[in-house]
Amino acid sequence: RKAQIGVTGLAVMGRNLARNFARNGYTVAVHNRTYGRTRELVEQFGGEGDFVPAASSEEFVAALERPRRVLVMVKAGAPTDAVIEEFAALLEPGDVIIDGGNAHFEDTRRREAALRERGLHFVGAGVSGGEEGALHGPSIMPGGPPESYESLGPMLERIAARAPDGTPCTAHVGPDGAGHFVKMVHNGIEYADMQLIAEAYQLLRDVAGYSPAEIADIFGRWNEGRLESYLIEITAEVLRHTDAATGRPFVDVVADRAEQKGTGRWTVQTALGLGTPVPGIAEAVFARSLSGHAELRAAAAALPGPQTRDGGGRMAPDEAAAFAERVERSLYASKIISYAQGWDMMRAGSEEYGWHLDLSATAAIWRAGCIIRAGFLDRIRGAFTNDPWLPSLLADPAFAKELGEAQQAWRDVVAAAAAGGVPAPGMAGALAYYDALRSDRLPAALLQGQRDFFGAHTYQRTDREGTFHTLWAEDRSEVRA
Ligand code: NBP
Repeated sequence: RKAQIGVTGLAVMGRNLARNFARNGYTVAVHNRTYGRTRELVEQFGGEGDFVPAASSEEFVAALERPRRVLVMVKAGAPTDAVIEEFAALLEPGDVIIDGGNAHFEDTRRREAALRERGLHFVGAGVSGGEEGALHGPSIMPGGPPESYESLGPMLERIAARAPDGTPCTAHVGPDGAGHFVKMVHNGIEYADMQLIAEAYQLLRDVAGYSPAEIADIFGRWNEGRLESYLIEITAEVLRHTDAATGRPFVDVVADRAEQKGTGRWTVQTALGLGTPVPGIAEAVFARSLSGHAELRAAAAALPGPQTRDGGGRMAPDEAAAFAERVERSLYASKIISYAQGWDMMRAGSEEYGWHLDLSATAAIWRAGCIIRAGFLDRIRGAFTNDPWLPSLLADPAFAKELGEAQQAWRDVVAAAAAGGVPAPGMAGALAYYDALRSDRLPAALLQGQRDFFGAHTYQRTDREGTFHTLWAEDRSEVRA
């Protein structure tokens, strides 16, 4: 028997993806640099399906039907290059190498170009959903040559998560690095979502005076409404959890230093290069970074807070409930803003790299399997299905209406955060983005004046065509530049 797919790299992700393929009826060749992991997989899970363990890369390649499909699930970076090189030397034209790791999309572009030269198909596939998703159905974002999707696509569709309407959460995203780019933006949006949820928690706790368990109940209720999502659901779980050792709320015994693996940072770096404003994602990355700067926090610890703050007292129940309602609106509106920024970035990337991304399909494949999965994604899918040229999610009539309805509560919450000394950079930044975009006039006009003053950088006028410069150091008359 020949295997329809091979998985090399059998740490948690590779092992679970291999099991997922096998459980779906495929014969799966399995290989790992250290043979122990291969043996372990077959010993522990061999009963789940048809595995062909391979001790060497040659044996692995020989076990595969043609065109061969090799899924690489090793550590991103140099190990991925080494493994691709090892297999490229053994494969033949028409064979497909899939990198399902967390590669930077620029690396994927480079690898795809190099392998194309050698007649091999290279598919950079973003895989989201973590360990559990890999086993039970991830959201898969494959890029690369469209031909490769013909034979690979149906297999990915079998193992992927399914949206509530039954469609698989995978689709050919676009050429070369498009899949990993879209996965990167997914992670950026995930950072922003998590930051906003964290701010909502802190506001409910420090302004309204709710306990973690009460906030868990509030998130539980929110999860039954328009905020319904995996991240809201697990937030309630984490807040409800009690530390066994101390009996205290788990959230109170965890060190408040957020870590990151770097995909959020990549998103922001890439957005800077593309010139696309994604402040919601940037605030989230910086908030994590700030939390880890013990020396900066210690240096500022004695600075005074607002005089009005009554030291963590509780609001009266009615007042607290009304405040929680406003926090829900603020969270929801801010969420629309950060998703809008993510989609702006995908449009910009698509234009920059000529990918022709389908912005509606991206929303569709995130409806299940991935970390930001939510009913909300179906609404975004709908918005871009109604109008593929939608210039911004904010311009979609349904989202615009909701923002309009939420905006007063959103302002109240951001004001309460400022008055209470609770940092809410995500919500405040999202509101500033909303107000900036809807502004008739921005102070960018003044910036242009400053730039022209110190650097003769010139400016345009509102009333006449052309480029102008004011002779600031002379008689301040205006000249055409
Ligand atoms: P790791 O990222 O921990 O990588 C471990 C695997 O890489 C092992 O199979 C190891 O082999 C192999 N490997 C290394 Br390290 N260097 C190698 C080399 N030079 N040659 C051959 N093999 C090498 O595994 P993971 O956590 O399962 O993640 C796999 C990929 O998936 C990564 O790119 C990761 O970023 C990504 N990931 C995604 C998610 C998600 O939610 N999408 C979650 C976690 C990880 P050995 O056994 O011989 O040491």
